[in-house]
Amino acid sequence: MPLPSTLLILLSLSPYALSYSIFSPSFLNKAEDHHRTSTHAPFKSAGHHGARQAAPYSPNFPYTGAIVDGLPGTGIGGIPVPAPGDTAHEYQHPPPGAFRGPCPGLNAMANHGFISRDGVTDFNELVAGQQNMYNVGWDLAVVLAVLGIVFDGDIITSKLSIGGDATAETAFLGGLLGREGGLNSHNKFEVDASLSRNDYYLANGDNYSFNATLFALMTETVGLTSRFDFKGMGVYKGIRYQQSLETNPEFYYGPKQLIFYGAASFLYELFPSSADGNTPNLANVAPFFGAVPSSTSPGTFTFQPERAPPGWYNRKTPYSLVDVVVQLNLLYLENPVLFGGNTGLNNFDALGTITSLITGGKYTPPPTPQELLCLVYQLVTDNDPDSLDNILDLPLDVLSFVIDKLDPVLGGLGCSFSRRA
Ligand code: HEM
Ligand SMILES: *[C@@H]1O[C@H](CO)[C@@H](O)[C@H](O)[C@H]1NC(C)=O
Ligand SMILES: CC(=O)N[C@H]1CO[C@H](CO)[C@@H](O)[C@@H]1O
Repeated sequence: MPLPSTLLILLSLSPYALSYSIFSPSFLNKAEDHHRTSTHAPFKSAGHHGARQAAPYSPNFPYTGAIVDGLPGTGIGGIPVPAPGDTAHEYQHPPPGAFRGPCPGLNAMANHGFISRDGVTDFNELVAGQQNMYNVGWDLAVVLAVLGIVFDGDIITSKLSIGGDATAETAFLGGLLGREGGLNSHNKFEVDASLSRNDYYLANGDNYSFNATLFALMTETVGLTSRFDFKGMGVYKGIRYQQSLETNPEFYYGPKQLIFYGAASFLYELFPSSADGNTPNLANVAPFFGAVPSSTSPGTFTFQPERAPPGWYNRKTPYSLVDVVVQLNLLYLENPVLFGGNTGLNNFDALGTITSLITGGKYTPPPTPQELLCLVYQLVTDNDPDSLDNILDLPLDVLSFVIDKLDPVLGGLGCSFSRRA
């Protein structure tokens, strides 16, 4: 049976599905995470004067040839970014009132005009921009865009703020149906134990700005090899988990964290330059995070808006969905930790049985990348509020958006989901 119908049958059997009508606005009305208080972004001010769209596609500077239509480009990279003479994709400071948020990759895309410079983007821009700037594989680009839009954006306009709440611009009815938090919303698609961002609880709710102390710790951790490579990132992920576990009484580490093991691989798969042999060194990684090494105090950093390093070339081959699930698996296995959450300090509750792959808070990596892809699909589409995360609750209209976008990418896998009864 093809996946979508399997899912729809599962859903129609679920008691949660019954409470939603196809046009239910409940997704948009869903209360935000209980301790979310503020949505303002570092660069937010009144009014928007920035470019409202990505720089238009130009045949003179095709990059990987992705035009803004949600479809694959050529996948052929090894291209200088920005291309010589392509003023439209040169770095510019974020315009006044622009949104920037927790994702260095997207902040840099906005600063180079691969998505709207004002930080309010949409599905087609995200899919084209990721391919053209970084040579992200089309399949991975689609999955990431869907995740962002479903959790923090608008499924009707397909718009997303990459930072704070921009509901007036992202929503179909200008926000009448509820707030769309943008990527800064905590525990939707923004999580604790990030590489360079504070835990929400530990910083008065700022879990999206660059933290130079954490970046310095990451640099120090990978210091032996001076490389943000697989080994170094595996160790650093473990350090951040332990820090949050010990200091954050509201630490939550749900199964969606698996996806962010994938983001850690972006440091050695997407940020290096193919002009210098794909070395994930500080010179390549730091500018994407906005980290500027201090000249007076070695090992410390200040912040400037995110950008590609000078003379940077994107990767030659696409970084595909299968590539990233292989890496996230390996990174997790470097330092296997329990999924669950703190209810107060020194009081960690492991999650119960979630799927055959996550039982008693432990994740058992599946034998094939295909099964892991199915888990990722399940993480995105599961509508049982308790089963995978404390916030997942997808009504049917959202699910149909997800299926519409993901079926071309994942529908052929024939995933069968085991669920808790
Ligand atoms: C539509 C596409 C994307 C979306 C919606 C997205 C969203 C996010 C979000 C919400 C976070 C914060 C997670 C957390 O709280 O730790 C994040 C982190 C991150 N993203 Fe993205 N992202 C996208 C594409 C990319 C791309 C293309 C790159 C690299 C080229 C990238 C690199 C990163 C990195 C390195 C982090 C970790 C930052 C840290 O933990 O300090 N992302 N992303
Ligand atoms: C950065 O992170 C460190 C370590 O968690 C923390 O002590 C510090 O307060 C954070 N700095 C800012 C500006 O949030
Ligand atoms: C929006 C918000 O809560 N900002 C806070 C972020 O965290 C810093 C301290 O790390 C506070 O000073 C801000 O007020």
